[in-house]
Amino acid sequence: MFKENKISQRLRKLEKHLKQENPILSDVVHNFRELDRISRRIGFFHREESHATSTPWWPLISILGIYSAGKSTFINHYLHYNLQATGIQAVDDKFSVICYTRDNKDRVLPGLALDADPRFPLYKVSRAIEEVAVGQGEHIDAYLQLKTCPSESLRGKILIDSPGFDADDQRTSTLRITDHIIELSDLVLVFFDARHPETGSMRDTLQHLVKATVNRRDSNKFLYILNQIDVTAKEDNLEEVYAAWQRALAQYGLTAGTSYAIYNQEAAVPFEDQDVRARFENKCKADASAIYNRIEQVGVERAYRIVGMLEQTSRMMKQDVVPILLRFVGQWRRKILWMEGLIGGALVVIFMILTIWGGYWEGLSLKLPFWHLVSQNNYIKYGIIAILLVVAVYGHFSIRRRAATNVTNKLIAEVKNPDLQPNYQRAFRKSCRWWRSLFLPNPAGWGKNTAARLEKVLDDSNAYIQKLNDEYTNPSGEDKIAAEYGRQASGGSLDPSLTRN
Ligand SMILES: Nc1nc2c(ncn2[C@@H]2O[C@H](COP(=O)(O)OP(=O)(O)O)[C@@H](O)[C@H]2O)c(=O)[nH]1
Ligand SMILES: [Mg+2]
Repeated sequence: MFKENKISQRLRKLEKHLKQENPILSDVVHNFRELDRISRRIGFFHREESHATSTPWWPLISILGIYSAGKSTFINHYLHYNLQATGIQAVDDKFSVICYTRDNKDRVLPGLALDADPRFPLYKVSRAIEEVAVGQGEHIDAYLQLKTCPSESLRGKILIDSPGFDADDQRTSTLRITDHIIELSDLVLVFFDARHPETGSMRDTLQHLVKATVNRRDSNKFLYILNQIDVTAKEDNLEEVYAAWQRALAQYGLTAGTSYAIYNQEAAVPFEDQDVRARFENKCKADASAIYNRIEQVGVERAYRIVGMLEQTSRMMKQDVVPILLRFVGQWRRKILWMEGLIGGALVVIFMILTIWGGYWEGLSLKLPFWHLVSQNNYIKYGIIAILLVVAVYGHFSIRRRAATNVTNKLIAEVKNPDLQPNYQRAFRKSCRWWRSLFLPNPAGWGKNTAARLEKVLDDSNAYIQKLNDEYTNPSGEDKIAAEYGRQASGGSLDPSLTRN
């Protein structure tokens, strides 16, 4: 019986999971699967390949920063759920990849689960990290855990909480994993601690986070957050602390960029002065909602990007893959016909020259010696015919093979992207298999029916954009995000209402 392969099992689970979070995207998975089937039909993909695996389905928001800056406290607050241990660093402080679940309790799974989890695009994280960790001779479970949490704020996104930077052992691995996570993230919140704003204690963080993040093309995905600003209330010196922090950032080359100042009201030290408290609360509210807005926005952008990817991929199939295959299959056919024509012609000419030269022609009739032997003896006659046939068939197939090798090389030279070369090669080879007639103009697996299916995927992808527009930009939905968090994004510099009057 047909056994469903791993990829298609995963896609099925992905589809099911997305249904809970974002029905539009779960339809998109369906189309990716159709695209996979088309790609497999024409031999562009093998059974375990899928267009969906190169799609990051969930926006990844990572929270990095100095040890004890309040990262986990921030996450718990965001989730309205007490998920992460806070305070004195837990022994098992690892990178936690936090995903939504509909079960009504949270779960902790080992890092390895990332690979087996239905929300499989995470396997990229685990693979990247494994690459790093293998060099250290250590196991991925030592660095990474998967947590599922029923918080509604988590729907449609993945958060990554990170351990502090201060632990000396595992330091190199932690830093390298951090780099990978930065690469994969759509949004990176870099936390600093207002209790230690001076450069000295933040040197490591600055070096590895700030220095690594300036001069990047995607530098706008970094938010720099000065946390625990409530500690400045007592001396009412937030301005100085903030300025010192900004200077420290600038020292490492960060001049532009979005920075925020917040604190956690539950964890804050009690305020002595109620006016000061009100000022701090306002500032924090503004900045926190700006941060939350960015987090929400990332989810919306990601949805668009996925649909865009579906469109792009189907367009690539239609406009690049199929035309290129068509052209090279044509080249291959012509090459064979030419070569066989030339060889056949050359054989006739050689035969003519030899027979004329030997004087076997009497007018227009050929009088070969031993001809009567051949014509009288059926064994010899059929023997010769059989030998000629074998030679012809052998010749034909070796010409096909040679032509295929030759054209494959040209194809590879034309397809510059090394990632796609094996795919094109496989599809081309499928069209050149020995039983395929030379007179079929289309690449294997390609025809009217397949073309129509591909066209349908393209149409659908446009329809999805429309649906996303309806969901996110129609007049009633427009302010959904803003309304949810109370106010518009502020961001940028220190709120003037916070400075001392
Ligand atoms: N005063 C104050 N303390 C905070 C704030 N946020 C977190 N904390 C405390 O700082 C400590 C470290 O917080 P935690 O979230 O574990 O930091 P992490 O190491 O960055 O994850 C905990 O004891 C928190 O209660 C804040 O905004 N103000
Ligand atoms: Mg923590």
